[in-house]
Amino acid sequence: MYWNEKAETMPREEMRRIQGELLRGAVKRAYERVAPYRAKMKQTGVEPGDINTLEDIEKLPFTDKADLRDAYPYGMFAVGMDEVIRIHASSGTTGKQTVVGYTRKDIEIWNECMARCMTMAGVTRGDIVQVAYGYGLFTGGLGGHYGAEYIGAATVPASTGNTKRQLQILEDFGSTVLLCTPSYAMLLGDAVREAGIKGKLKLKSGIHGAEPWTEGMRRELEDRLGYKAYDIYGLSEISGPGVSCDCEAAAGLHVQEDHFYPEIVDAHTGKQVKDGMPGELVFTCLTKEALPLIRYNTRDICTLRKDKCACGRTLARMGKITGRTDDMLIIRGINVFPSQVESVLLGIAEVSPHYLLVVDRKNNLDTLEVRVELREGFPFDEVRRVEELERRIGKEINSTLSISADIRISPIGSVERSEGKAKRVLDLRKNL
Ligand code: DLL
Repeated sequence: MYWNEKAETMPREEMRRIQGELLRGAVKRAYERVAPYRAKMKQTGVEPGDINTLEDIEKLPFTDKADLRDAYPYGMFAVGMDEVIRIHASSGTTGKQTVVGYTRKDIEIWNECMARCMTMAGVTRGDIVQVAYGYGLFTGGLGGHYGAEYIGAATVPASTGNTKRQLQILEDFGSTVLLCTPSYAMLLGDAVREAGIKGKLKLKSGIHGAEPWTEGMRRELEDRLGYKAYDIYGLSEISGPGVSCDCEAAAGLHVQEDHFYPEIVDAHTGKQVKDGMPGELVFTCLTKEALPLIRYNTRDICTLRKDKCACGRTLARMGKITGRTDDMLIIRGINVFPSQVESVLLGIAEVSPHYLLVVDRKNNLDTLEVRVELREGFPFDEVRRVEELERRIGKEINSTLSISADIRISPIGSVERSEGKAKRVLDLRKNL
């Protein structure tokens, strides 16, 4: 089932032709209308006339979050405010917010992309869609909301938080689709289990994103909520959720490539890597009016493949995001992504997927503590068994990541829960 069969299944040569054409226009527009980007191009010694084919894209300079911060709030906009109909912002953990704007056409295209993604996840106009992403400057709530309405589904703007009420809506309204972060879905999954109402729910799909999550987490969620969980990706700078999503084949996230041209580049050299190789994900907005970012480096790490999917779509597929280059922890010289630890933890039956990594420096040596909760049914009061388990997990982490970690198993409910993006790392070295 497709939302836009022509765009989603077109032959690759046809897609490349369209992308090449759109790229030329997008670069010219950015050059003419966005002063900071024009300055960057001049500095690199490249002009719009040098960009003729898709291969030429490598001649263009990258943009990143710092460019948006320097131009805060509207300096990268390519249109006047009289054409902007919506503003969102992403808070970020450091510094100023990143402010993004949309024209009416940008919102139309965002809705179209969300509708394509949600259709991949099985949503139809007969569905009842509970949107439990945060409503507000964050793009998750309104992005999901308008996408669901665009399809014609009954859209429930639950927003995030108030877990008791979320459960009531799930049960009484008969929600068939749940949109929220995977960590919030896990919290809801726990609450559903506690209330013993899994059998009463009508959920068929969960559409989760906004933070990295593993295949192990997907299986956990599917087990707890009795539905099929889909991975949706996006970022405010490029539009919001709906840049890509996985289909029922769960074999990569289909990128809406006729709007966002993806590249994977080596984090050190900035050169494109071969299909299938991991690197930083870079997007060029091909059709955006208000904020036409060119070669925006997301810093998200994943792979890209361009073969046809079992679902029939020919759109390029991203692998699951494994982390961000700027979220990578360097612990005693070893690179560690929280998702690697998550994969190990999810392979251990006695613990639950609620965890926090605490990094510190003691006596000039980095330390890693992994706080994780016991799963229901495993007694916390048998000290010897808990200690044994801690040792086993430590060994597992050591053999997978080559790093020694201090494992702290704690009772259920002791690791802080999240209603939006989960905080998986507490790096105390930053305060030293
Ligand atoms: O998180 C947009 C979004 C909302 C996506 C709802 C999906 C669902 P930002 O707040 O700007 O936008 O954060 C974007 O979140 O660069 C990734 O690092 C991360 N991210 C988003 N989706 C995924 C995902 C929204 N499916 C940043 N897997 C991105 C892993 C994700 N990381």
